[in-house]
Formats: sequence, C-alpha cells, structure tokens
Amino acid sequence: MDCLFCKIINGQIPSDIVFEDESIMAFRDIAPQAPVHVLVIPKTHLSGMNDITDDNKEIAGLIFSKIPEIAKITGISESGYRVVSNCGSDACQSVNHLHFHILGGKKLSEKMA
Ligand code: DGP
Repeated sequence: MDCLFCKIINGQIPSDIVFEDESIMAFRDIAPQAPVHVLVIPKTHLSGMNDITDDNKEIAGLIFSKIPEIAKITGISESGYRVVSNCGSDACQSVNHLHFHILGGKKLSEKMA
C-alpha cells in the first residue's frame, strides 16, 4: 500500500520514534508546530477517524491509553499538551493514515481553529 505512515511503520522511511509497541507507534512530526510535536498512529492501516468502527474500536483505546506515557517520555506530561486528529479536507488532513498529534512544550494558542 502506498501509505507514507505505513512506510514509516515498516522502516522504509526513517523516523524519530519515541514509543513503539506491537499495536502503535509514536514519532516526531517532520514539521513540528510546537517544541514537542509527536504523531501517534496505529500499526494497522486505517485511513482516518471515519474508519474507526465497532469492529476496530480497541485501537482507539490502545492509542489513548498510551498517550500519557508518550507525554511523559517527551517531557510534557506536567506542563500540559493538546491532542488533535484532523479528519478530512476541511480539517486539512494531509496523510490518510489515522494519527493523533500531541503538541506541547510551550503555551499553545487558546484558539484551536
Ligand atoms: P495531518 O495534516 O493532520 O494529516 O498531519 C500529517 C502530519 O504528518 C503533518 O503534521 C506532517 C507530518 N508528516 C508528513 N510527512 C512526514 C514524514 O515523512 N515524517 C514525519 N515524521 N512526519 C511527517
């Protein structure tokens, strides 16, 4: 499959991995929008939020259960962080593999959009 993040998962494209287990991977965003900007993705290909269903909802729980640990690893657990997932064109999703941005390391904008 010609998916950028699947290529990162299988090592075809290098990335700065901060966390990995059998189900998920977290790596630093190539174009960070905050001092800490990490992407958390499932290793199974899902195109985006609209692909989450009753049949695969466990992956969403797995991702969210690891976000606090990833925040701790990247040093933003106590200072705070924002978790964002863009879905579709109005949200400017640019990579069609489900991902959650973790942003922190500075005071973020009060506005989200
Ligand atoms: P979104 O716009 O929500 O689909 O976010 C996609 C993010 O992926 C964007 O912030 C930039 C990041 N990105 C794109 N290509 C690469 C890459 O090759 N490596 C890494 N680490 N991040 C990438």
